[in-house]
Amino acid sequence: MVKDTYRFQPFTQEPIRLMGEKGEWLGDFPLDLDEDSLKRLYRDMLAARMLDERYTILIRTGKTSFIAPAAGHEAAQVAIAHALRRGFDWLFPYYRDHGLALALGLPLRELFGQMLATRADPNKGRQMPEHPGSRALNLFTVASPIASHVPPAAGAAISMKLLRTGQVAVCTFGEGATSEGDWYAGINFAAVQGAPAVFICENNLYAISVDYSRQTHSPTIADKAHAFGIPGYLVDGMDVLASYYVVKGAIERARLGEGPSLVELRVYRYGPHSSADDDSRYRPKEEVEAWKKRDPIPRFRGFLEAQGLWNAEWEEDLKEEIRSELEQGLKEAEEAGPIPPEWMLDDVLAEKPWHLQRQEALLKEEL
Ligand SMILES: Cc1ncc(C[n+]2csc(CCOP(=O)(O)OP(=O)(O)O)c2C)c(N)n1
Repeated sequence: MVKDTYRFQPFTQEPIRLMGEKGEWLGDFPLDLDEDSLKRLYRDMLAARMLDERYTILIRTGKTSFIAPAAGHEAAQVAIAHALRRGFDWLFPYYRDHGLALALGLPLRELFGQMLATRADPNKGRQMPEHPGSRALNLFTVASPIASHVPPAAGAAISMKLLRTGQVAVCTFGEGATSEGDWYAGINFAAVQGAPAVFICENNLYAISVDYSRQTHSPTIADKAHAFGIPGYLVDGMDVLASYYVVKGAIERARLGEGPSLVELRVYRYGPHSSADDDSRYRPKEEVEAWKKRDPIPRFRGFLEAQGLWNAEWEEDLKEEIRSELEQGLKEAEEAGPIPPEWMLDDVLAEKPWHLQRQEALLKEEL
């Protein structure tokens, strides 16, 4: 059988697709995903969408202070989580990746704990919302400065190579990140060192209000891989199977010692950039509506239905199950209680120096 690694051509003019708009299979190879894996992909996409909707309610009810909507990114994010070895490989995500974190296995209690800054957040509420991380899952804590996680991902990949751990570092970002110096430095370093890394752009065509044509003159983000001498794959990121197989191939290629790849997953964000943005000021409603017609969830539903793996009753049960998991996770996160202010002085340095001890005493007096 042809290995995933060599199945796809890099630098195609058109995005790689494996499903038509109604979910019809377009691949020229036999699908090697079993029924459970296919159904799991669908469930994770549905859960990502429902989590996103729940986040909107959190912001509207004032329970959190910031969200970065990810509806439209589900196929790309869920595909990545399924393509890597969960808890073994490392993931360096960006702030829009809550669907990816969930599909990777981050407990809802922790995700909501992070969004609400309660004791359920393993990072003790020290990051703004949408910045989770997990030691247990090798999930590098999201960093706000765009592309600042790319050099650390390259560094981790280089250490994996030197230590022969067999792991791969997977790093995600938006197309806005590709205009940052850190992005070039990181990928270049990984490429020179032949490190096991996969760099994935969730290209949703806008960096807040800056559209693609003002971001770069490259026809595709994948084309930028030429500069590093690595393969660049352009993929329909609203096609979960294409996203899965291409990312998996790039991960296997990295694991075999053949160095990094750049994967561009073309997606669209249906919502505003964040809860602090009004997208109606820079893009027409018709454009958003046109992209929604290509929604990754009904498209994959069409695929499953054609395989006899979907029916309305199963979907209803799934939704009910996910809804109750979301409510349970949120309840546990809230019940954990708020982070005590004095925690902010813990873990800053291995030992608390005199000035932090003094500040701690002052804070206690104040409280
Ligand atoms: C170094 C840096 N500059 C600017 C910002 C402000 N900022 C936050 S998100 C964002 C847009 C990034 O867009 P993109 O990388 O395309 O990802 P998307 O949000 O579209 O998913 C900007 C400019 C930042 N966080 N860091």
